[in-house]
Amino acid sequence: MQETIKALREELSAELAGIKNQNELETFRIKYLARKGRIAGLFDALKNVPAADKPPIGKALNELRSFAQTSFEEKEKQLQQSPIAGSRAIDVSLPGRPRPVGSKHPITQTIDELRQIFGRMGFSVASGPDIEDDYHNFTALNFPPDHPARDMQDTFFISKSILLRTHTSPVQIRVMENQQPPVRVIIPGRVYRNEAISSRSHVIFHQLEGLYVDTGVTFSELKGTLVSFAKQLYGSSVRYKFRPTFFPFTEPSADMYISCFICNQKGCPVCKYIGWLEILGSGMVHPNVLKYCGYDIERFSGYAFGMGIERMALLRYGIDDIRLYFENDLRFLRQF
Ligand code: 2NM
Repeated sequence: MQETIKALREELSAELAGIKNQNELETFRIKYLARKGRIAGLFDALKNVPAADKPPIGKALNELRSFAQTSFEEKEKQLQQSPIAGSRAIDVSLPGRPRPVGSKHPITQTIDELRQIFGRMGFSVASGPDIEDDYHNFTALNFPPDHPARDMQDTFFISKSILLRTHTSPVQIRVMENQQPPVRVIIPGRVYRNEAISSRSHVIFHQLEGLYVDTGVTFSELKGTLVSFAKQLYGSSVRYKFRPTFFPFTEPSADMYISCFICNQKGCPVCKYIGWLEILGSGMVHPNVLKYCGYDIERFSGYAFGMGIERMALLRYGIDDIRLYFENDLRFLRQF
C-alpha cells in the first residue's frame, strides 16, 4: 500500500507539471481529487488494510491528499496569472484583426515611375537645397537682371538674394559646377512660386527636370530621348509634336505635346478642345549657362527638359484640382 501511495504521488506530480491550461487542470482534478478519483479510491481500500497497519497508511494517505490539493491550487493560481491564461482567454483559431496599410502619395508614385523610365535610359538622380540663392536660381540660368520671374510677385524671397527655388534647375547648375561631362541626371523636387492658389495653381508643386551634357549632343538626341520617354509612359501608339518656345536657359527651346488620350483628339476640357496635351518643356542648354558652370562650350553641348509632376499625375489619375495633392485628406489619399 505504501508503495502504491508513493507511485501515485510521483505520477500526479509529473502530470501536473505538464498541464498548460484550465481544461487540462480540470481533467487532473477529476482524475485524482474528485469524490470518485484515485485518491478517494485509496481511502476506500483502507477498509481492507489490517487494523495494525491502518494508522501509518492513513497518515500517508492524508499527506498524499493534502499534497495533491496544494499542488493543484498552486497550479491554478499560476495559470490565472499567466498572460495567455488558458484557452478561455485567447482563441488562437480566431481570424486576425487587419491593420490599416498606408500607400504612397500619388506624387511619389508618379516620381517613382518617371525615375524608372529615365533610369533605364541611363539617367541618375540628383538633388539640392529648397532654399537657394539668386545666383543659382536665376543668374547662372541666364535670366536677365530685369526678368519678371525675379520679381517679388512671382518668387518667395527670404532675403535680398536668398529665396525658395522656383524650379529645380539650380540643382543642374550645382551638378555641373561639381562635375565635368558626361553628365546625365534627372532632378525631381519641390518648387515654390508666389501665386494665387486655385484648382490649377499652387504655391508648392513638384518638377522633374533632366540634363544631358557631353561632346556632340544634338537636338535630335533630345527628341529621340523624349519621344522614347513619352512612348514608355503613354504607350507606343501615342502621337507627339514639338513646338518652338522660349526659355532663358535653353536655345533653341521646344514644348512637347502628345495626342490627347482622354478624347482621342476629338476635343475635351482636359486638352482644351485642341486634341493635344502639353507634357514638358525642353531645349539645348544655352551656351551662357554652360559657361557659368565652367564648361568648355567648344567641346560640350547638352539638352535639358522639365515637366510638372502634378500635371503628370493629373493626367495619369484624372485628378482635376491641384489643391487635393497638398491637403492630406485620407478620403483622397486612400484611393491610390
Ligand atoms: C525646363 C525646360 C527646358 C532646364 C534647363 C536647365 C539647365 F540647367 F541645364 F540650364 N535645367 N532645366 C529646362 C529646360 C527646364 O523646364 C520646363
